[in-house]
Amino acid sequence: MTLDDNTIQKLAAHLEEAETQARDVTKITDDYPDLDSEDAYAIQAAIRDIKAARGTRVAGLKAGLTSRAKMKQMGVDTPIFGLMFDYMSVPNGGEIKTSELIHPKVESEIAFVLKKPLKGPGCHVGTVLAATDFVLPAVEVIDSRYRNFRFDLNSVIADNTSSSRFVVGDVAQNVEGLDLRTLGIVMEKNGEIVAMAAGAAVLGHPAEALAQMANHYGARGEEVPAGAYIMSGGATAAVAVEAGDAINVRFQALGNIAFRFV
Ligand code: OOG
Ligand code: MG
Repeated sequence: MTLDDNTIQKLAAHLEEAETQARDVTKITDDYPDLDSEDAYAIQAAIRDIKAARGTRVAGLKAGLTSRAKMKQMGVDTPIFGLMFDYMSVPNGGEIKTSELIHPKVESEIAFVLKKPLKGPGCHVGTVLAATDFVLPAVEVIDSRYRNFRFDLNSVIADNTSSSRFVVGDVAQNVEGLDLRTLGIVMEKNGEIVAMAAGAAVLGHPAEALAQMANHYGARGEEVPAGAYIMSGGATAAVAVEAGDAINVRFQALGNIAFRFV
């Protein structure tokens, strides 16, 4: 840690306000170049507490920057972990108001719900699959609060990993009999294919993202709880969207997710 609690609270309020007012800001490491990842996760937790005081609840957990496509696109090569809040959930078939967002992008993900908690360290793909209740298709809408969507690792962690909206599909499947590495994903914008991936794009196996998440929380004495909704990270690069765009994502064995931006 390099920041005192006052500064952590101040930066959390600054980033939370940028999110709720849909206003971009300069990245916080411009002013605090020594800010480390512990500071960044402390700012993210302080954002959670600001929202909790208003009655907003955590609706899920996410891993990000878990595919080479995403790492390359954002120029950051370490997975990160963030939070999804209740108001970020959009129903499949629904609409997203771009007036509430800064510069949204969409990315396709495989989501997990656990039947047993995951306690790191030492979690691996096998531990995660044994603890998985079912998997679901998901599309995340990310919206960095930083100008031009440009950031470094610690800035984006502090900004709650660009979390903004998410859409969950209707088809839940057991992992037995499903090879998540070869599971195909085809993402269309306005009827044209804009990205494709297989599950293995995420760290070789999407369950690896949850293993790393559990080890991350485990190092802090926390566990990933049973029942939590968890996103494993964009399998493809993220695609910019604007009002009028229609998104349709086809997931092998997991159905479709469709929604539009207005
Ligand atoms: C950071 C969030 C990354 C993912 O799935 O890779 C993320 C960003 O790219 O803005 O959610
Ligand atoms: Mg994501």
